[in-house]
Amino acid sequence: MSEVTQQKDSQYYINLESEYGAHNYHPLPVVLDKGEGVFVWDVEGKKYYDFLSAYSAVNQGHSHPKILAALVEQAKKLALTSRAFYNSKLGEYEKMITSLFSFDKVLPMNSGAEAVETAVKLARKWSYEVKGIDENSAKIIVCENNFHGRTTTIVSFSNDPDASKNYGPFTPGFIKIPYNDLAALEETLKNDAANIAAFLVEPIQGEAGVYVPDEGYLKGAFELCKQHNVLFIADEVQTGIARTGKLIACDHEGVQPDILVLGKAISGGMYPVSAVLANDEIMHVIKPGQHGSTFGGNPVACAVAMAALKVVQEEDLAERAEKLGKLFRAEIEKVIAKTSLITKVRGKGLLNAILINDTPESTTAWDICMKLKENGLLAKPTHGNIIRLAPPLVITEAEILDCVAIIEKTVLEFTR
Ligand code: IF1
Repeated sequence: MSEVTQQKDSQYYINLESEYGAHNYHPLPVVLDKGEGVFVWDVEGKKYYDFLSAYSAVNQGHSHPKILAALVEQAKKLALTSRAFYNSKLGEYEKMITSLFSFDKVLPMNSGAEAVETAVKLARKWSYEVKGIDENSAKIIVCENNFHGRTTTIVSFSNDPDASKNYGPFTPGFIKIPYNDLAALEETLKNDAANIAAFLVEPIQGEAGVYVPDEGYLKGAFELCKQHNVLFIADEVQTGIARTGKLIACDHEGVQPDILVLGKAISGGMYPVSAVLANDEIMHVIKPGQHGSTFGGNPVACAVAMAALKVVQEEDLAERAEKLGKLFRAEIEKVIAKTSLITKVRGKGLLNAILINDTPESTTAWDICMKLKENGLLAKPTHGNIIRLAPPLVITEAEILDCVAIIEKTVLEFTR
């Protein structure tokens, strides 16, 4: 069949990716072509609820008209200047984001991993120049089962063999402790506080399967850090921007991190935008020429991020996530009462996961996701037997109930 007459169905696009793209992903076999709000459509025109939201990047919903308008308008006017010159959007964006999150300064980057790298560099530099640690001996405490991105330094402190195997030699200077374990943190700090620059933590571990720590963990960890003059770095790339029912997940415990790392939904998923926020005494250690990025802080990124953050406020997305998350978990509990296939629902706001009653090695969660897809809802398994459920925060109560009905129908069909 010639190129021109060949029908461009899902299989056509899947084959193209398989032939010409690196095989670094194993996607669900659905080829998306259009998105609007909580919905996406495949190339055959089938409509789905999006329960992944691009891993919580699309909190404001697909192609939000206000964010889209900001993108188009700014792209027509000026897209990129580099930081060799000033631009007429960056300052306004910096003012907005720092006041929204209550920090003196922001350092703009593009991807989440770059922002985490930036936080690591910032904490190390602070520890040498302010705390007074001997050069090259600073350590950063991280948690087991963390996910902070995929750069060489970040995978150096991953304990997922898929993420790190054969990517060495690795960056030294990281100490791994169990997550949700204040005693382990205290012990590590007591042993070596003089050489420890920072504690880097996800307020909820996303990749680990939406693992919510005990109440008081973040507050306790923050206080321990303060006692030992150690920076508390919150990686809120996934949990930030209203996803968990507060603007950032640390807000649930009234913790203002020393360094806040944001990404994904800062732009509503419209553009790669990430940010590192800190107060002056920390941020001032980085001087001109010592860190940066060609694209970081570009006018399109700034315009899009301002629009996306405004949508979060105007549409009360944090309150929505809080309220609808409670409803969602309560409704899923009712499904759990009817089937032995799901053993647990957990999460905060609209970042949730269900645990499937099978081993991580089984294909059950994947098979359920395939059935959910047939029934019009897209979700992805993580760690084999966990399914992450995270719709855009603009979802309505009626839609949540519709989705619970789809999930119930799917799992009940499955047990038969
Ligand atoms: C992929 C998970 C989510 C993150 C936190 C930094 C980053 C991420 C807390 C890096 C990115 C992603 C990346 C994505 C899968 C995904 C993910 F399953 F791996 F854990 F969201 F749940 N900090 N998370 O969650 O941000 O550089 O990607 O912009 O395909 O690797 P990035």
